[in-house]
Formats: sequence, structure tokens, C-alpha cells
Amino acid sequence: MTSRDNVVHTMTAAVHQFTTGNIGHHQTTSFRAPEKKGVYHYYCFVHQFMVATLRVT
Ligand SMILES: [Cu+2]
Repeated sequence: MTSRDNVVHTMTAAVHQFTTGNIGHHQTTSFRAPEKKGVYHYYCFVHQFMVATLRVT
């Protein structure tokens, strides 16, 4: 994934199935998504109010 923001973010799974580590300004990174189907909640470690979900189908 690519961050289009001006500050560092992460995609950190709520129960630690994955994390991207820090993603800087316009940086592209990859991570290993879970193989099991489901909805995985994640948040930004830097801004913990930022939450989203990853859906594996
Ligand atoms: Cu953030």
C-alpha cells in the first residue's frame, strides 16, 4: 500500500496478525496479509483513533 499523507502512519492489526511498521510520506510498503478469510480490524499505532478493517475473501 502507499501512503498519500504527510505524516507517518501504520497498519497495525488489533490482535497482531500483521503490521506494516511506519509508513512515511508517500512511501510504499507491503505486508503479509492473513490467509484465513475474515475481517481483520487494524489501527494506526501513531494515531490510535484511526481504525479500519481489512477483508480477506
Ligand atoms: Cu496514523
